[in-house]
Amino acid sequence: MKGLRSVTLILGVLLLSLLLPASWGFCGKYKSEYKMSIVVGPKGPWGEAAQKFADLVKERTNGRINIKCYFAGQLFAGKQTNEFLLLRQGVADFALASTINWSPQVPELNLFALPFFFDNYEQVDAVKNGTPGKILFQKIEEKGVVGLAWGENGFRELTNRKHPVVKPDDLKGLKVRVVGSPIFIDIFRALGANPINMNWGEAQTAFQQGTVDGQENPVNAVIIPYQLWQVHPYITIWHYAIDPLILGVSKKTWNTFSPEDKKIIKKAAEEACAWEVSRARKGLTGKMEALDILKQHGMKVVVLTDQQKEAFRKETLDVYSKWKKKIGVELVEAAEKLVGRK
Ligand code: X2X
Repeated sequence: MKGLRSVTLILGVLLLSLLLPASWGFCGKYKSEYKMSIVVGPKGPWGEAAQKFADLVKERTNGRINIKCYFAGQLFAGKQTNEFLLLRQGVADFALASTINWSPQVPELNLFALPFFFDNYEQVDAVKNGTPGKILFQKIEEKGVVGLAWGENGFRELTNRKHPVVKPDDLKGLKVRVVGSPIFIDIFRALGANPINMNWGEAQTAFQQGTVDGQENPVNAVIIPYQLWQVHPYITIWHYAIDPLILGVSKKTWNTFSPEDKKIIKKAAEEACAWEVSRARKGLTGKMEALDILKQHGMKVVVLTDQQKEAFRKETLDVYSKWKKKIGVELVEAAEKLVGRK
């Protein structure tokens, strides 16, 4: 009798394990730590949102899923354009990442870096939430990363240590640090500047030592938390490119989670990112109060008029056409329609 009962028990367990979808693959097999990559430090909307996401997931899974944030590019030892590869390989499990850093592997993401394409957040939202945004998430998923939600670094504005930049001529010969993604080299060359690829980690030393003259990054997520006024007294608000963030997870990791865990993770990502986007945009519309913070720290702020922006846009038209082809004409045209260009 006792033997029969244990045989039944064993058979029962076997049957149950067969019935459980293989993709769950968990049965308590969680990693003791899931690694999350972030290029910037913990301060500011970007870093804080990553931590918020990790905290929400831990709390809502009762500690089953423990995500550790690796800030300041610790996981990829400096080379930020390798971040996507780490996720793909499952070396990093999660990332709250700039589309710029993933664009060498997913060229379609250069859509957001098309020069002077987006003027305002409504246009950005229309593209992110519309068909182009969905196509981009499909593209990254085909390459091994599941997009959970869109966040935002912000419109990238120019700071420099030399003089106010109001017209393209003011950029002539200025050494500008850009990310190692080729569209930025093209844009700054077309504008007459001298662009230099550099990872964010090294860039800060270069600003301090004055080996480069300028850089471009968003106000709330980077310029304020990094106090760039200490090195660059001039800023030009020109909205020349938008930089959305994607909260993504390696497909390898994603496939190990149960449907219940997936739901919790996705919801936490959406909440953390919605909070992040509103922080990244705070004080950057209407009266632009965020710029007062820069002025209080002695920065000379130039906000380009539409007409002044046109002069820069004109210089970059060839770059736009070249990259439209590289990104995919159909995708760009779908975005152009939503943005109201052409
Ligand atoms: O390196 C940059 O400029 C940053 C922090 O904005 C990105 O990761 C794209």
